[in-house]
Amino acid sequence: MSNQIPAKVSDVFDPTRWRTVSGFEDFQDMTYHRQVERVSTSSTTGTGSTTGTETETRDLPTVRIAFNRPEVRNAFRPGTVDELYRAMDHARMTPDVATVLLTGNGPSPKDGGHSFCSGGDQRIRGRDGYRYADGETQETIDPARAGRLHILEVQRLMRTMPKVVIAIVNGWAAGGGHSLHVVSDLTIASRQHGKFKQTDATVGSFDAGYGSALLARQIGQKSAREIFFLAREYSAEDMVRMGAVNEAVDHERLEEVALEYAADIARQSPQAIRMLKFAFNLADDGLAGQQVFAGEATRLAYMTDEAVEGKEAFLEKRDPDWSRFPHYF
Ligand code: S0N
Repeated sequence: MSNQIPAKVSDVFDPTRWRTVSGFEDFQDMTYHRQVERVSTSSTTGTGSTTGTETETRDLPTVRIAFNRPEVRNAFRPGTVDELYRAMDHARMTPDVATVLLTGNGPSPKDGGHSFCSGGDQRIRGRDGYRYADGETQETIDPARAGRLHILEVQRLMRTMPKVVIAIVNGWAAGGGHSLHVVSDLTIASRQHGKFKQTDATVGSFDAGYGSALLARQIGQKSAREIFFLAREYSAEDMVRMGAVNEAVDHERLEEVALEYAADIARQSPQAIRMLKFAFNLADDGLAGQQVFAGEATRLAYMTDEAVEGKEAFLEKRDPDWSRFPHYF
């Protein structure tokens, strides 16, 4: 594991708290970091004099995934979404990761503007959606990839992954960026720079899935329709009042507060957090939500002696003996 301190990628990013996740250094549009604890140890000679200082790095259970296109308010193009999916899926499959912080790097080197994510990059939106990656044209694109709105696959992954996803809204959350905050389990926003605006309808786009319907479940139909139909700007405090944001905090404290949330989550039982996340999703996600919840229930059941008896009886070609297992009441 690398002890190297990564580059500072945002004004609220403390590089000493993070390492770049290995295998993801080639990212162009995103950054992916793992929270670490760096402990300095000094070695001494027999006579007690110090011979040198070494830094030991220990992984902590939080990762930080961030949009890294601040010059376009962290808009996503197809390659951005590919990288976001890869990082999110890696976090899903890393057993000692409990929490994912999703945020935006910045501020913009062009004008100092702060952004979480401004949704799909409008410069490359084709008639059929976000059709071109860098260098692709209508002639060269694989038809099977044309018009894929694969940000929706990221939304589903965030929703169904058994880890807590916290949106850290450090600036603009607009369009598809607004939807990503909606689908996150929790949202913390910058009091000074966190701004929310659902611009989908302004640009002829519409998130008719989680971005709108789940928002209505969270804050009520009238407020959700207002956000989408009027496309007005809302502050972090407005969003706290509506119930769409958990907490508005001073900008410079964003990372510290997010890591406090993550530390509290890490103190809970991983199994309980998983079951709770899927229970919260179940009613709104219909049969797909039931399937995810049921998968966890089956995983738990497989760990019981009763389920083992069923499997062993089959393998031993005998009838299962359920007599040891009560019909609970
Ligand atoms: C975010 C806004 C409000 C910020 O305004 P501000 O601070 O005045 O900055 P600007 O001067 O406007 O921007 C600075 C530079 O950044 C460029 N830029 C900003 N956003 C984008 C963008 N989305 N695409 C491309 N470029 C962007 C500006 O052009 C400017 O560049 P320069 O300096 O060169 O002039 C404001 O920027 C704004 O309104 N942005 C557009 C927001 C928007 O409409 N986004 C798209 C909404 N739609 C989607 O996201 C749909 C995609 C999608 O996710 C989806 C797909 C299917 C189903 C559901 C969804 C879903 O919505 O989730």
